[in-house]
Amino acid sequence: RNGRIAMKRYITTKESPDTILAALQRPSQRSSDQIIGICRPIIEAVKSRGDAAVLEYTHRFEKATSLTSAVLRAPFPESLMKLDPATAKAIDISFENIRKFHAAQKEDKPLVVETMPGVVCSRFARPIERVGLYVPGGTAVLPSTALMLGVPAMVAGCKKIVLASPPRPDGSITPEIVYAAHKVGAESIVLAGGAQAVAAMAYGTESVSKVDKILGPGNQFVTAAKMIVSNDTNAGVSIDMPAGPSEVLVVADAFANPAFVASDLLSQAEHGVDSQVILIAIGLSEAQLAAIEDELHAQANALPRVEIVRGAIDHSITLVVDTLEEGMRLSNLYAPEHLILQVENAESVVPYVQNAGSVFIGKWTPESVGDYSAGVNHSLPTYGYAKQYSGVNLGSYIKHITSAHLTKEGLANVGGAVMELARVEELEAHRRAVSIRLGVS
Ligand code: HSO
Ligand code: ZN
Repeated sequence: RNGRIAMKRYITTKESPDTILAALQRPSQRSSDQIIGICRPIIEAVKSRGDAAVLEYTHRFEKATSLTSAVLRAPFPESLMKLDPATAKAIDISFENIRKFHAAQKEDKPLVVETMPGVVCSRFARPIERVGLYVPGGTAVLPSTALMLGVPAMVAGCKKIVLASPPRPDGSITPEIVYAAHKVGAESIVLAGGAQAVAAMAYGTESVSKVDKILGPGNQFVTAAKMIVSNDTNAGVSIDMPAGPSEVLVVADAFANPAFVASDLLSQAEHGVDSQVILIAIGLSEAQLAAIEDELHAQANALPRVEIVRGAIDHSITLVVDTLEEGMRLSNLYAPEHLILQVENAESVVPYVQNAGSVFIGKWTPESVGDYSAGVNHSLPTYGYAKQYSGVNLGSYIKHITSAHLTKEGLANVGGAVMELARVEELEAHRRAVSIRLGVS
């Protein structure tokens, strides 16, 4: 296909607020009822027939018909992680930066508060014991996702780390992913994708270990399957967050370099035809807007994935606004997965950020550094969920336990309140657990 690759441009002051609001709607996702309907029987089959069902689906969906085992167990053979030394080095550098940033998120000591004399409340962290990490296959192999999910699990001290990723038609997993799994200390790699991989980790099979939490991005089947298993109280499994197509929103003013802005928009647009990229242009002249648009078109046409980019740009927009305040208001309304600030004094804009998965500050910070190597996580809330969810972080692999510890004096201090509230709730045994200790009636 030919034709200019261009985002639809809106001058916000010339449009009604409703038009702008409608322009900021995400492209709608395929009906989830339909997807759920496809996933349920797959999940049921894995639940009842275990490995045999997993293998059948892998033979059918991944065309990996020679595969006879659903799991690759650690220690992984060296022969499966032979890498170009430059690739190994890049993984090692990224691993170390991600490790450092997530290790810094550790709470070194429990929180202890004496709420009344003799009444000590505390809170301490424990790792989730067994985690299942989904690493998507599809149009690109994503060893970086194995690192983003696996390194914090390792840092948190999860006892069992299970990776799942759809194998290639020859039944193998890319060596980069095996190497990443090895580095984070994964116990096994489930050679399956989609709902079948999620079900295998949620319920366990003869060879797949059951996990307590499933994390990681995936297509709509993976997302639907995660929702189904997390709603099944018999599975006893939780998930990280709803996942949707990747997004970026770039806020640019007259100080931004048009070529840099275009390159950032394209780096997200190449993820998939359902990706969305948004440019908020603050007070740019016609010439400046045209410079960005020319760059976008020219750079896009030089990309191997130009057809995917074209699909994404088809539903991507530029909003031209007058002020930074208005630009940030719209950005917060959209709540982008990634927010790039290419404005003068970018750091001074950070206080205006209310909703975003991860922020990239200043013109020397392309989003791709965060996707791979800076140390921040790339598993982030999409589809507006940045309004209520955090991206994957150390806390995603940890739960907190609270404790209370009272002295006799402490019970005397707080007991009256407890007994009174128990009386109001007409729960006499609760009241007596205090009165019997205090020797009152
Ligand atoms: N930008 C994607 C992550 C990714 N990019 C992986 C390249 N590889 C979602 O945050
Ligand atoms: Zn990316």
